[in-house]
Amino acid sequence: MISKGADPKYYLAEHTGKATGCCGGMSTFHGVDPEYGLMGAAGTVGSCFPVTVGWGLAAKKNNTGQVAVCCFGDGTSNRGTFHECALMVNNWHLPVIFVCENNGIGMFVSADQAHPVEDISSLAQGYGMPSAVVDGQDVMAVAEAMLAALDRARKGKGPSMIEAKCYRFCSHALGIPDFEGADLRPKEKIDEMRKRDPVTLCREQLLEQGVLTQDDVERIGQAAADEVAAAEKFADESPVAQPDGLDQLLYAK
Ligand SMILES: Cc1ncc(C[n+]2csc(CCOP(=O)(O)OP(=O)(O)O)c2C)c(N)n1
Ligand SMILES: [Mg+2]
Repeated sequence: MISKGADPKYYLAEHTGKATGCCGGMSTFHGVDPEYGLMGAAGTVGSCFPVTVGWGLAAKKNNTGQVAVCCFGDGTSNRGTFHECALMVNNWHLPVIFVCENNGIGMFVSADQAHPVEDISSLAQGYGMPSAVVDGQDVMAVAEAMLAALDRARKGKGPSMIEAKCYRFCSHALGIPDFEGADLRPKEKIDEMRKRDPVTLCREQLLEQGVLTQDDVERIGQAAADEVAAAEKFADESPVAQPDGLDQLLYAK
């Protein structure tokens, strides 16, 4: 949501169940904000695919030049909806990008337990869809792959799939143990992977290339910290969402 330009304060208010959130505090973290092109997130993993077919079809029929991007995890790619929708977006040459964030695990099930192949994006071949595997910790690599896929979709050449290999740094949710199958995930591995945090890597790249100075890094870091503090204050001070707020939300527009 933030990368599409939505203000973090509306996201945080949503996440904390406040009436000022982007969905009136009713969605937990499955925020939607059409103003920023955020057309849907849902609690049922895999329900993102059919919606993406719809938005892709709408963009094509209305000739809007828009591209529907569907982000999902390695675990989510196991849903039948992935396959049905991969078939449809390809048959209809829709402007769609499937982005699989393969962080190696879905809740407690590691990707290698759930998938017979290493690259989930290889599934795309069966539907005639080009695909790319990128280092998901590398912001520039992801941007490059996305720009190529966007260009392809906008030129009417149809959908593509990107698999971004990344890593989950925390447990699936706060308060639940970080198991992989029957075992706790090794802390050493997580600490090792944290060294490749995308923000750290990107900062190092930009410093190395002379795009940013150390002063810039500190200024941007401070601005981000201030923005988060303001978002927290806004969320804390906002009223808790009430059931009748849902009526207002649904029927106000
Ligand atoms: C249909 C369905 N089954 C199970 C769940 C519970 N659930 C929520 S997230 C999740 C794991 C998703 O894993 P993945 O797609 O790899 O995403 P990640 O959390 O790793 O980003 C599961 C099983 C759900 N929300 N919907
Ligand atoms: Mg995952």
